[in-house]
Amino acid sequence: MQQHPHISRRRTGRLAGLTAALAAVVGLSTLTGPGAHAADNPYERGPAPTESSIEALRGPYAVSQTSVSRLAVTGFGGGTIYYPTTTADGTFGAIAVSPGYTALESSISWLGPRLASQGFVVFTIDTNTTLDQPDSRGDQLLAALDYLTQRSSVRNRVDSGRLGVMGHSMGGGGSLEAAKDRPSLQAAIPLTPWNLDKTWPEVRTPTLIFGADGDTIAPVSSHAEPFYSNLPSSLDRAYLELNNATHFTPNSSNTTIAKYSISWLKRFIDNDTRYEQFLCPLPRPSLTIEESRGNCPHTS
Ligand code: 9J3
Ligand code: ZN
Repeated sequence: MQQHPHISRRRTGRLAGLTAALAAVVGLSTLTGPGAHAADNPYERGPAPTESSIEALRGPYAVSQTSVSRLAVTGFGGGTIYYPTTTADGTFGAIAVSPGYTALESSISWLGPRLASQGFVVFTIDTNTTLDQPDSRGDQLLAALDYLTQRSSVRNRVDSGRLGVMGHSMGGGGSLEAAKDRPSLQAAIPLTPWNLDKTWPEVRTPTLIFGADGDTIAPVSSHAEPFYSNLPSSLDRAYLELNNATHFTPNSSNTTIAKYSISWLKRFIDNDTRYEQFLCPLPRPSLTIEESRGNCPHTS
């Protein structure tokens, strides 16, 4: 970056003081280029978001992917890692995503490129067996994150201190189990979650739960809503009930799920407060949102 021509040659006396004061006011931003705010938040990635950028089918990062054979891992069933292609932006936060009962990775694969293109490493997994229960799915999400950060081909692209979990149905119930087991997780997003355990006082991970108003397999009245209510009231937590939706709405590309998931992951995995505007105040009921609950402003 060029220096200003009128102050570049000599810095003495009053001019030196003025230069120093000016540099202090503008910080390093004029020296590191447009959009660079690394000095403010070392975990911030990508340009400032807009409503349309978080609703878009793809975010600003080109995405690569690599398959992980179930034969090459232990503790889960393999999967696909989606990651920003660039190595110019340092490391990224990462999430693992579990499918539901009887389902394969393909049932949640749309989240891979959708979230990775916003600046995350996303591991959509298969489970050991499609009949595994939520507690096992939680353990498998953690095994997948451990593989991702310790052994995978993209391990050097991942910040092992900024991890999260997502999952559908029993995988959503598994996301709560994973957070309960590993409080260092930075974000959890259960999608139309199912679990026999309704109480989550142990969770310390900021958690966004999606319910579906027409879910007859994991009715919100006995799953998503009590899960939300039985998280600690001191926790950063939210509940969004999708309008005109079913248990299987999270199995295909969905802009409401994407935009609030991106915002939650950015806010709590990247500490990126530029996304707070999409979470607080809570979204009002609309054609896509039946109901919303949560604490605002956030406390962590
Ligand atoms: O993962 C799921 O779809 C859980 C819903 C379910 O089928 O539970 C019945 C045991
Ligand atoms: Zn419990």
